[in-house]
Amino acid sequence: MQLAIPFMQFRGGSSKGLYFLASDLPSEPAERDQLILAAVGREARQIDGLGGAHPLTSKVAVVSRSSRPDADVDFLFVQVVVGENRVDTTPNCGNILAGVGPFALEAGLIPVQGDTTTVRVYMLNSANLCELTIQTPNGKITYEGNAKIDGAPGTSAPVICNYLDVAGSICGALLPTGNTKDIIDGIPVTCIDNGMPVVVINAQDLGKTGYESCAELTNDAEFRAKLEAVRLKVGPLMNLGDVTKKVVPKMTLIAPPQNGGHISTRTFIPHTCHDAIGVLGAVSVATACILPNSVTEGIAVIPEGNPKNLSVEHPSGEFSVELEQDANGHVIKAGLLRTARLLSRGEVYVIV
Ligand code: NQM
Repeated sequence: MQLAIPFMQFRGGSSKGLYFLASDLPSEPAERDQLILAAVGREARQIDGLGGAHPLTSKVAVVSRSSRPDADVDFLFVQVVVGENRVDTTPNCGNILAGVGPFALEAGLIPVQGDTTTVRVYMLNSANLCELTIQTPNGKITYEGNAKIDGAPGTSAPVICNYLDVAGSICGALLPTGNTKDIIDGIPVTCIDNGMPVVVINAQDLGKTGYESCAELTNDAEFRAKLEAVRLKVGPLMNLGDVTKKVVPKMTLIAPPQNGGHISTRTFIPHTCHDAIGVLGAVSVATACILPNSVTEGIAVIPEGNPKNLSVEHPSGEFSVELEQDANGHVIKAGLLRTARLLSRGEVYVIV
């Protein structure tokens, strides 16, 4: 039987996904996930669903009004694992999050506040808050503007994202292994979670420059096997358990900056090389850069002052993260710029 489910589709940052009201989906998680899989596509080409057959275009947001006093809406991020007929709700996604503010307005979950509207989002995956400020001139949301982000074409209205205290979001601690540096298979790594669990590795320690193209890295089976062996070993050390089937931790190779930024990166999410870098992935890598004794020492160029603006170079440009530290050096706020755009709305038909 064909079942029609209301949805909207947004480009959120450099990702794209389907956005649902939680009330339009089953409340039981296993049933909800089956419906999401049917809507996005169960097999690798996603020919029978709306997904784009790539991790960055196989994403879903489930949004509802929040009952929390400090939030307007609750957001659950669901990653459809391409070709595996399953989802992973372990990580958060800062790109899809950028579309949650516009979605909340379009869906009438919150009213417009003035020329800008701030939406306080409670992120269910990581139990953290983020404030999104969106452009609502003359009482109406606009997607037009001059903000430009690498990984998305053209310019759009800015979505300002202020993450409040995301340290240990999924692993329970900023440095879940208890160390700023660990040695795995003879390779020094920094395991960090400032919004996204990431393993930071000096590219040279894996025989790479860190400036290779994504295709070159993805096609190097021997290198990928080495990287996956490290990932599987650090999973339990990062309090993530067996990560064989999880999309975290992400793996980031680092090298000295090449284009005036503060660090250069190549990130695996975790098996495909990201054309850019994830939002919270970039926040975690930038945070590693300002930690004494991490593997970034001698590679990252650290700017003075507080807050610090760090430019994380990636294969298609750079990602700027503003980190604010308290008197003890702990990061208490991470600010960044995204854009988002409504692409379509209507009903997606699924077979149940
Ligand atoms: O790190 C890719 C993306 C992401 C996630 C990934 C993200 C984040 O580019 O917050 O945005 O790491 O799988 O959308």
